[in-house]
Order: sequence, then C-alpha cells, then structure tokens
Amino acid sequence: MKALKTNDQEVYQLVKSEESYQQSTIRLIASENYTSRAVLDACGTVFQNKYSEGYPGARFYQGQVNCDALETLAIDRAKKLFQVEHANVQPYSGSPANLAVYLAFAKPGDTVLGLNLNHGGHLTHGSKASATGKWFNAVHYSLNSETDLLDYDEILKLAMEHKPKILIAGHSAYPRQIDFAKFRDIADKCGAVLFVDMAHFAGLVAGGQHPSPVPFADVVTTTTHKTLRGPRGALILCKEVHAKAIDKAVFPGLQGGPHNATTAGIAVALKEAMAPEFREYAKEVVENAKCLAQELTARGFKLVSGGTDNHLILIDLTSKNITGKQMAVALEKAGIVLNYNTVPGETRKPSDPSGIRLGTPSVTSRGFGRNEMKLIAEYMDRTAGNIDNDEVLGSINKEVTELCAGFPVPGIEV
Ligand code: DSN
Repeated sequence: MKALKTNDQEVYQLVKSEESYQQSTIRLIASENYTSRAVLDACGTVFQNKYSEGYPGARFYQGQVNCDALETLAIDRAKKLFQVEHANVQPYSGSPANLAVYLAFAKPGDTVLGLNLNHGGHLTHGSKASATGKWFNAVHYSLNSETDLLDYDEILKLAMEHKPKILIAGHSAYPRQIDFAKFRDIADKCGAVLFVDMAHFAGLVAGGQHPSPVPFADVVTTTTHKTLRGPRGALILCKEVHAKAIDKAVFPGLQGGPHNATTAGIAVALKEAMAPEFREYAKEVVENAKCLAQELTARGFKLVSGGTDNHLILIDLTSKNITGKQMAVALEKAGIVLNYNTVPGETRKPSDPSGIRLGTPSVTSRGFGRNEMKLIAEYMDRTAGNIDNDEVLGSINKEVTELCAGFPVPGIEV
C-alpha cells in the first residue's frame, strides 16, 4: 500500500486500524469471513478500470479480451464447483441477485412465499421493509413453535392456499440444514419456481458439509463473501432452461457493467474453494459451531432449536434477563464482535431484540479449534454475568487480545 500511504494518510490509517481491529478481536458475525491475500490482491487490480456491459462474447464496449477471459473463467469455476448448468457471476451482491430472480420469474403483485424475517428469513424474502415486500404479495411461513424447525407440512399448506409464483428456501439465521427434496415436492405441487438463497451456507455446500440445493432448485443465489470466503459479490446458479431469463434480469434488467475487479476476486475464491483444504475448513466450521453450541448450552444459554448443524447459532437471551443489544454491546467491549438478532416468536423491536446470532466461519479461518470455542463460551458467560461492569469487560478484552495474537488472520500482513 505504498501509493496509498503516500497519497492519502487518512484512508491508509483507517485501513491499518481496521486490520488491527480484525486481528485483535474475535469476530463471530455469522455472515463475515477473512478472504485470502490472493483474493484481496485480485480485487485491487486494473480490472477496476473497465466497463463491460453485456456478457463474454456479446459486450456493448470494445476492448474486452481480458474481461471476457476473466468472466468466462469465473463462470466455469462456479459451474464446476457447484455442479450447475449455468452461472451468472455479475450481481453486485446478494440483494440485487435476489431481486434479479424476482424480475426473471414474477411480475409486480405476484405472490411469493418465503421464511418470516423474525424466524431467520432475509429482508429480500418479502419483508415489508424491502422492495420485495412492497412490490410483491409476500406470504411467510414460520418455524414450528415447539421445535424451532422448518415445518414442511405448514409450508405445503400455505403453498397450496396461496399458490405462489416463487417459493423461497434459505435463510439468514436458521441454525439447521434444509431438506431441499421436500421444498421441490412442495414447489411441484403448487406450481411454483423453487428459489434457494444459499448465501449463508454456500461454503458448506462447496466443502461437502451441507446438502446442495442445485439438483432440486430452479435457481440458486449466493453471496460470495460469507462461508464461501470470497470478496463481496454474488452468483446466480440455474438450470440452462432459465439461463436467458436470469442473464436478462441481471443485465440489462437491474445492472449496468459488472464489477470486473470483483469478478477476479470471485474467480480466485472459487479456485480456493475447490482445493481439498477447503473441505477441511468447511468441516471445521461445523465442528466448531457444534462445540460452541454445546459449551454455551452447558452454561445456561438457550439456543434456538437447541443447537446447530451448520455454521451459526442463535441465542434467545430472555431467560438471562438481558436483551440482544445489551449483550452485543457488552461483548464488543469484551472484544467479541457479533450482531443482535430477532428470535422466533420475537416480542421486542428489531432494533433491540431478544437474541444474538453468532457464527464460526471467521474464527475457523484464523485457526481457532475446540479449545478456543470453550474459551469463547466462557468469555460470553462472564460477559452475560457482568453486563454493566466495564472493569470485568475490559479484563476479558485483554484476554481476548492475547488469545488473538496467537492466531494471525488470513489476508493481513502483520
Ligand atoms: N446481512 C447479511 C447477514 O448478516 O446475514 C445477509 O444479507
């Protein structure tokens, strides 16, 4: 960063400060990760200088020889990694990718059926706060109130009653695996397009730790920066029969030129995800999450659905008499970064809900294992018991910093 250091001290110092923050804190935000240095390098290249509206071989600008080769490489890698017939690598991120699916398969006012936001769905699955909930008639299924699990009978009932154009599977905060065969069956029965948003667990699919939605879904979207460990971007994967509709929806439907430098980073991340080490990584993410879930349960935390079989854990703090926001703020003081989150059956407002969400993708990328999961559970327990005691939180922070010093994070040259 020699040029940045010389030309802009303010931005340079903020980058250095963020590097040190990411190194010295425990990051449990379930949707974050650390990309490799190679991914960061690929994102900061002269591909930033190019406009490439269109698709490889059919652009609206000349001078695309390298951009075409790059995008084709990324597409081929996405198709190979996820064993899918067609891949679009251009969406700027997850929300635009999801909007492209709506544009391809539905008209304003059509009905869509997805998971309730409070039960782990995403804003773009038809929340009233999102364009998808304003422009479409969004109906929502909820988790079973006794088990906190997806209730496929209830989803079928709602699907037959409302006959959605699009049936959405996928989540932002559901700690369990999804049965895609059951969703396929429901989509066939009600005549819907099956759309799976696998943003959260795409890396687990790539690493063989979560069933793949690809054989069952008409269309699958994913961000590239969560468990997949790439740069911030997205992919849309679909059967060949839907390729034209999806490509048209992304460009010219919603976007102009793709962000070619990001495409370079995505291509690198997809190559990394094909390596045998990535399978090991994905396995460790899940093992760490299961261990952390057990350790937290043993310390009296109430986990939604009683545990996890993916990368994330959702905790309802009601029984501890603490709100999600109180806990998240206290944990930040202790050096542990995560987000407050609504829980199924939420009675509080989204800006100060009852729960917190935590995930193991980032800590696993820096090499944390079972011993560190036990320590995290212990830090969290101590934090919950000293929610307003800045002295105790400060001393936990010191322990966290010392622990983190032994685990350099990928992508940052210390
Ligand atoms: N905001 C992301 C998350 O944290 O899950 C989803 O888009």
